Amino acid sequence: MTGFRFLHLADLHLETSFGGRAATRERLRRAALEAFENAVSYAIEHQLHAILAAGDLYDDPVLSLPTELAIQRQMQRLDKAGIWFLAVCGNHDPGGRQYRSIQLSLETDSAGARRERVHVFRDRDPQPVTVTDSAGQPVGVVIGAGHPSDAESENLAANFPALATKLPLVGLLHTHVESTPTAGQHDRYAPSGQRDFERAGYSYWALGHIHTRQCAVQGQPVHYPGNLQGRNPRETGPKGGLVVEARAGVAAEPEFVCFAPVRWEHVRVDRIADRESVRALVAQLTEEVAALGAHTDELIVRIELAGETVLAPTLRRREEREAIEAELQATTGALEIQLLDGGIVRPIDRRALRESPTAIAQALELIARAAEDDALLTELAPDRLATDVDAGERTAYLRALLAELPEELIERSIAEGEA
Ligand SMILES: [Mn+2]
Repeated sequence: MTGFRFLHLADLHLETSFGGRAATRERLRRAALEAFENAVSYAIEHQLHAILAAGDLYDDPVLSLPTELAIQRQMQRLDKAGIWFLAVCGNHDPGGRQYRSIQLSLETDSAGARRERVHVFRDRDPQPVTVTDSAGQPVGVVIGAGHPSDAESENLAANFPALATKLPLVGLLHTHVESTPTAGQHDRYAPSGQRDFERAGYSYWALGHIHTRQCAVQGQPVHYPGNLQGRNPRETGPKGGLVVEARAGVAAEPEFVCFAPVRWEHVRVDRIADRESVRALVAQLTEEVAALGAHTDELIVRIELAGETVLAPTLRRREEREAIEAELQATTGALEIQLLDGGIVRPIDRRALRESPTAIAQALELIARAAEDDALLTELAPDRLATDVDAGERTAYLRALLAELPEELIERSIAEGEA
């Protein structure tokens, strides 16, 4: 007998509004829907029993018509193929009466007829749903609970029951497992702890909320698939879902499948010292992008430039960086390249400069002392600053200004020397 085969998705965040360039924004909007379509196609091709969506199906409750229609179209495809779609409500798509998920009513088709194999868990109380195969035979039980509001503070995992069944048992929940390494980047909605998942009987826990793919509790079948399509520079790498084959009483091992058409990557390059022309730099950066590996997805690469380079004055200018970005997009075929100044400086012997008998050296020494001495810092600063700053934040603001001064001074002294 084969097990209960399903696709675990989470945090689809359809209808996200993106920042950045217009073309990229439009591409990302479509990419999120394409990723969902890819996931549904996969489930149909591989004749899975179900798709489990662990919350945050959409990002903004004001859905555009194309997005709403796209969601309904995928429900229709699954329905036709006899595949279950089970979703729990999260903080972006809460289940309470006043929220959008009720009107969206995935459970009915356009004629208002009930879709037997679609179930949305909207309440706090965990409910079991028995999933069947195409012949109507039970293959697994999914227990799910939803967020009724957009700021659920209760631990919903704590109420999941231990059910007596011969079928594989799967928990489905949008939750903030506090012990996960990247938990700090997300809001503490429906917080849960390791212990909530250690109860016997569950073959798998399909979680959502934290956007980084990971096992949420070491040694336990508790997983986050990560979001379906990366949406910003922090959501890097291939994105998709987890394919699971669950068997009763056995901890299931999920397998990752990439569904996202667009991939974000972040590269930090801090060895550009020996590049003396922009062309040589473009060649180097083209290689860096190529080193991200073979891929079929479209790339958005954020390249952070740091360290010493004679090109520093050029690279600090926004319009120069934009020209290089355009050139790199052409050489790499990437959807978008973003060049960031991550602290690029001219290659000069800073220590020798500091020890030289010059006015610059004296100024640098004074700056170094002021950085350690608030009284001196206050004494050196003008009474009125160009920017309005609260009295309580004045020192922190001055410190931030001071931190940029040494490089500025060094730059200026070199420029004057050259002139
Ligand atoms: Mn969430």
